[in-house]
Amino acid sequence: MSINVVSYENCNGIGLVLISNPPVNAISPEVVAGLRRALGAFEADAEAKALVIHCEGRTFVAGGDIASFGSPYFDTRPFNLLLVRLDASPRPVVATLHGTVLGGGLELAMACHHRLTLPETRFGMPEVKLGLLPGSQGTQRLPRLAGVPLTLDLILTGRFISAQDALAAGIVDEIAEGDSLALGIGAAERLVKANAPLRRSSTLKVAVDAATTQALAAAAAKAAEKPAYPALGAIVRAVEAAVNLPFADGEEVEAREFERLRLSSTSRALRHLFFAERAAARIPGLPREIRAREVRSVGIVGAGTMGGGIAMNFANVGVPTVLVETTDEALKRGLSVIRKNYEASAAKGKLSAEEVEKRMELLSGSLDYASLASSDLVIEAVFENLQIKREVCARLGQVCKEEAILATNTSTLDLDILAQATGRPADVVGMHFFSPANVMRLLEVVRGAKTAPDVLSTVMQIARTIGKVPVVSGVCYGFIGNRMLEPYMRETEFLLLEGAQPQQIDTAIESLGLAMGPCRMSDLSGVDIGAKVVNEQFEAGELPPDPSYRVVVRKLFDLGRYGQKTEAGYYRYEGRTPLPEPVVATVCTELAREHGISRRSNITDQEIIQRLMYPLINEGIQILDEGISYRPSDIDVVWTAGYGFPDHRGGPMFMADQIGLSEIEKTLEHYGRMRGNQFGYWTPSNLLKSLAASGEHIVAWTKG
Ligand code: 3H9
Repeated sequence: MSINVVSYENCNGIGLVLISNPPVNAISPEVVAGLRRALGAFEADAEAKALVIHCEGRTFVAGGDIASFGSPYFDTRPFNLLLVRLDASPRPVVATLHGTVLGGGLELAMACHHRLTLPETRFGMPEVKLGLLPGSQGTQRLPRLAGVPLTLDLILTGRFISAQDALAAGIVDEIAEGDSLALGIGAAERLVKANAPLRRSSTLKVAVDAATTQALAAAAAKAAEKPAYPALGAIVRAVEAAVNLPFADGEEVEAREFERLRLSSTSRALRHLFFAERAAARIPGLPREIRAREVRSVGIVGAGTMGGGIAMNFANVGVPTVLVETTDEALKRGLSVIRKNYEASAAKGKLSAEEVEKRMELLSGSLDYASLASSDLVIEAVFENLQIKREVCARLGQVCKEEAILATNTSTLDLDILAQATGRPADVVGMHFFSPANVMRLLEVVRGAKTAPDVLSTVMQIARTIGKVPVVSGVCYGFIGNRMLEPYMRETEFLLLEGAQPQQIDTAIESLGLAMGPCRMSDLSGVDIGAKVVNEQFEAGELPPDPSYRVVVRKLFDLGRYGQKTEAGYYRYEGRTPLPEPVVATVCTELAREHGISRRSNITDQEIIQRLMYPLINEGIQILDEGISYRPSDIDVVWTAGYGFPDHRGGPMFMADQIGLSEIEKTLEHYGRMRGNQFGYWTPSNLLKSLAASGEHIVAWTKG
């Protein structure tokens, strides 16, 4: 392993430490070892009057090396001792900052006596997003520089601030434009010349006033509401220590908390997702340097909830977008809903009135497919019906220009059939947005049998531009997410038939941290939408030959109980508040009788969790085995970014390893015996069986 990631040289009387650890100069064990040597060289270099710390490449240190946090040998102490040495240096130490100065990077900078930054630099303490707190004296130095309220805000949210805000807060000392290394050397020379006492952040007093006490109390109360995120409470305790204890004692509190959090399942799950989201962008077999197609304008067919939400994503990043509808009324309604959404954001102070107008100007409407002729990317977002979508795709194939990418927002249909309908399947790809499409982060990118590599690569890049997390799925019913949702909904309905109440099922699932249980989710997304998909599958002969399969949703649909929009579904609604509905229990009792399913009163929360989650996990593992998903972590991204699965559990595959694959296998077989397995609902996938037998983890699995 290369150890030349840090160098030291004397540059005309100024010592210079250069860190070069691409891509983001993260503090790895090699960087710590290099820094120790470089600092030793400076300390021994009597000719150096000051020291400048500078990073090569796109950024100053963007944090500790997250990949090293899982190592049994990980230890913050060696790095922290170096920070104490820098702080105590009798000769001035200057940090010269550019890029994103984050976490351990900001901690390194704060241990220096003077911080100079370029104007575009951004600063932050994002450890909380990894379930951690700053572990290299950040909780002790930041309150001394910026006060407790801002420290808590930055460390608890992990948000980034600009150089200008960092200067105003006292986190940096000056902003300068030009060559940052030359500027740093200039600053060091000035400090030498001034010969004034050095400003050491460890020796500053934390300002304490009423706002401090109030901010600590408010943060502690908020942390107590979120026990699944132990970092929140730990951050408050460490910052409190900065207020109440000498620096070194506060540092000890921080170190204890950091170590506890580092080993916690929450932090392991969040670190897994950090790398999972980045891995999802990599497509096996696709060269990274492939030339993307240019996308300067977008067309969308359908201005309903989905089409409108999709259009907003593009207007938000300045891409002109045309929406095509069949009637003037539908078009006007769609555009006015978009305007209302933007105005609601403006009312919350998230957008200015000018920005609202600017975005609306980028959106145009048309009743003529010919307006799509010049669009670089066209996304169809019409009703989820094979025949309708096929017709739309055929028209797109005719009117769109050569080189245009034709995307479908289908959530369940066979992409290859739609691709064929266009007559140019290489240009076709699935872009499955999640509702509300302007909010949800996930984008399932569906790769058809004939999707051209540059089409796929372009869509992955666009997804990032519009702030989505793209995950590639192969073609199958429901792709990754909805296919895994199917057994989860199946068991929800069987449990209702067996005697569970919607609220019992939802409460059990929500106790895991999912945003919404299955009944509330169905009511929100529309019982009618769910039922129509099931009915279509039924007509296409794609359902298991089980007469009791998903009979509840179909019955509620027949009864006109479409969910929140009709104020009646699995629940009855007052506003958005779901209330228990005796009619649903009656419906389920009758359906159970009709299908010979016996009712019982001993359904436990544990049974609900196992019967919903384990078949979902089993389906995910089957999806991997079939090559529909490239890697287990992609499935975790789908569920955490698109289905409200709690990030602190890392996603269904990460959770499966926590539970134990052999435990899952045994439990599936147990329910197979209890419920009968005539339709294969409880058959563990072959991959699950083989991994359970060998004791391997699913998260580490790669297709051989
Ligand atoms: C910490 O500092 C704890 C300390 O308090 C105590 C210990 C010292 N480590 O996101 P990108 C990789 S906790 C390892 O696609 P962007 C990333 O995996 C840390 N690797 O680029 C990717 O690799 P690949 C606190 C890292 O331009 C590549 O860099 N700091 C790290 O969209 C490019 O990343 C954070 O939490 C890392 N720390 O965004 C910062 N950071 O190409 C986390 C990045 O192989 N990082 N990589 O997939 C970020 O927020 C963004 O990466 C950043 C760049 C804004 C820096």
